[in-house]
Amino acid sequence: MKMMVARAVLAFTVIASLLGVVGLTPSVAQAATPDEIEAAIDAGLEWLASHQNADGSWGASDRAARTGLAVLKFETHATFMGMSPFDPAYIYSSNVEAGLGYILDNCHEVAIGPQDGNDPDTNGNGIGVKAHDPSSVHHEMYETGIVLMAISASQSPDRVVASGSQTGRFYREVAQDIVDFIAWAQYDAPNCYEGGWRYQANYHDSDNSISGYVTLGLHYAVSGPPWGFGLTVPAWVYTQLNTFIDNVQDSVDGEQSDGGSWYVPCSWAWVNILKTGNLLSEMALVGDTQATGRVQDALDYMERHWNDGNADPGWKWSWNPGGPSGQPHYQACFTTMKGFQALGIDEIEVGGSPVNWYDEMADAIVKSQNADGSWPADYWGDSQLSTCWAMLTLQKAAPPALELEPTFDTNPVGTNHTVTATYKVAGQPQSGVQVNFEVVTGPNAGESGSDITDANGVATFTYTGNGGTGTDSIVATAVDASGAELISARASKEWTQPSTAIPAITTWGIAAAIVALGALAIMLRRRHAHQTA
Ligand SMILES: [Ca+2]
Ligand SMILES: [Ca+2]
Ligand SMILES: [Ca+2]
Repeated sequence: MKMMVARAVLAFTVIASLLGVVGLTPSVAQAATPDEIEAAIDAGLEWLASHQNADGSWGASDRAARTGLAVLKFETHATFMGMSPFDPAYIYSSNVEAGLGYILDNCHEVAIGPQDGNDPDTNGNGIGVKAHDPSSVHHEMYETGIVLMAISASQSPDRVVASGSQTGRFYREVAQDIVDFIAWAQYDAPNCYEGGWRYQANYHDSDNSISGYVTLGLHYAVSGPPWGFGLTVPAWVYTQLNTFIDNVQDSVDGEQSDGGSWYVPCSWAWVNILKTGNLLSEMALVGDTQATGRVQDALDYMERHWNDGNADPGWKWSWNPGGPSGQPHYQACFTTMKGFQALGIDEIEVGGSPVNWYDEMADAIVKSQNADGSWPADYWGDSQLSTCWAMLTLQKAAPPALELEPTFDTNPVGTNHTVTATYKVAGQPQSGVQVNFEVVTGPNAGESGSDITDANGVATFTYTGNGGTGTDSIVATAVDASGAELISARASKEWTQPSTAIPAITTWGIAAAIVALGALAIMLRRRHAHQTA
């Protein structure tokens, strides 16, 4: 058993990719470069946008879920660009608007009440809200969990629903009633299946494929902006989920499945990396950390099977890292990404050597992209789903354990910039925790500070941008109660030339170079914004 220590390395975003383009951050040896990752995402987004149906949906079945994953991708891409997904300047804003419109048109109210003595109706209006394809309710839990992600990641809690059964309500109100529905739909009977979810509400045989998507929806919903609306999940949902986690995890008794996730607790083992990724994010949601024993057991499973050359239980399906035919299992990449991201894990240990999981996955994803921008059909999904899973993995689009805001901001050189870190465990703010902040790259690299979280779990860091123009990359770290290190996603701060500043005559040469570099950055940014229009 070993401790995994997260390190402040290589949390690429599109913004960081742009920095890579202008040469301000070092590229990574033997992995997909930031340029390659950015180009892959741009081509993938263009392909995905071109496959949206006229009614705003994607696909021909399970359309609420398919549309939710596509919308989530377009939303998180806007987030990483520092924009609202509804900003008319965002080239995919109309795709987001039409997609969310379709999703909300397919939301349905459900009367809910106490289950096994627990009240799921947090806002006391007697209803929950679910979403599913108009032609089928068969996959309603899977669809509803994904739809909750898409609404939560819209950055728009106060946007008003324009059509359908939820007309006139705020997004945050609809999202809270989706949380209420999920709480109601959790399986309650005190047996092996307690605390999980199946294809339909309150159905026995809870499984850890469906439960993985449902809990990821909850994870987005309880997160602060830009990932979610900071909504409330009843504490007893976590208590029951905790029981499910214990029942679905393979017991450690000296064999290959130890610590991994079964499909259905007690009755259907089928342990693999895909479901163990789900298990890790469920553990994070209920408040486990890297140091928790069962998290270590699950990580041991991931490390033991990391290099398996198959799609089940592994993720290196038809793996050929040296050539173009290598194809990873995209959904397994996605579930692994969200589990590691939720626990703040950058590095694992495989065969005694450190492995940067993101570098390996990003490299395989970029190399296996189709020429038209899509990704090949996955082990459990067609090309459209693969394209969503691949791009969500490439941008690490899942709520981190330690949130850092604003994700992106711009200010003139010489002014102050403040970032805010929020630390919550199972949705509860953690006070009295020291958070360390550092500018890791950019003109102000080396600036650092620390703060103690307040009653809201919030710590802040302010510094003055005296290092000239360019873009800083900022990261926050903290040590949790169990001694494990948490790391935030990176935030970017762009420093621009003050409009009133007149450079001294002796610095004209430097100023000209700075202006040229700024113009290049702007040009690249515009090219980035328009090349897929
Ligand atoms: Ca309600
Ligand atoms: Ca229930
Ligand atoms: Ca075992």
